Amino acid sequence: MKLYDSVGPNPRVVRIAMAEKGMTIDTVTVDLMGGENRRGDYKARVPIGTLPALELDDGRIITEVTAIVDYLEELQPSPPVIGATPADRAETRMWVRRMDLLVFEPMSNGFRASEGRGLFESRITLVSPEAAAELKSLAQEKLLWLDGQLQGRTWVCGERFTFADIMLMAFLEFGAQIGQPMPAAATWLPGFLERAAARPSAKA
Ligand SMILES: N[C@@H](CCC(=O)N[C@@H](CS)C(=O)NCC(=O)O)C(=O)O
Repeated sequence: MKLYDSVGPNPRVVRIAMAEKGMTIDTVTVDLMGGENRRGDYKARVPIGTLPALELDDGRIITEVTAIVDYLEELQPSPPVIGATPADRAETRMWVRRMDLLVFEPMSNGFRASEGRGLFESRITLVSPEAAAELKSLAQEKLLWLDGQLQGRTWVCGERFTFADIMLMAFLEFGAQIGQPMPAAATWLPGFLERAAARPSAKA
């Protein structure tokens, strides 16, 4: 098994999940900033061109961090980052999907088509600058909604630290680096980020 890794929040969430689970996988670093993922060998091996990607021993390629981390959890269920019971797994996956669709995708696509335009315009199709501004604003609105929903909890799923927390931490930190910091009105997210970033796995 081999992990194709790079800079960026998506590869990082897989590294953090592996650290939480105490797993190591042979890793190949791909030059995302130089566009290595959008041409040549990598594009032939991983046609969708994104990172991370997991190459299985039988040659199959798995992309999408949710699928990769699900797979790792099936290989090694303990300690769980998705969940030890059907209800726990469903709860984690619900939050991950909500955050992915409502916050991380608009945040990332908004960035690519604005501050990231110079880097991405020759590689992938981008929305207009006006649409980028709307996507960024949608991501902010949904972050504030999350902030309201999660009040009083230690982690996204209560007392369980899960993949939902890993995703949220990585994208809050990424957002801050790309001009999309968490909304100033958020009251739960700042404490959450401090707790999550203090875990040893956050260094991964
Ligand atoms: N939905 C994908 C998103 C993957 C993604 O967008 N990865 C970024 C790195 S954080 C990437 O490949 N960016 C470079 C590019 O799109 O060329 C996943 O879950 O893995």
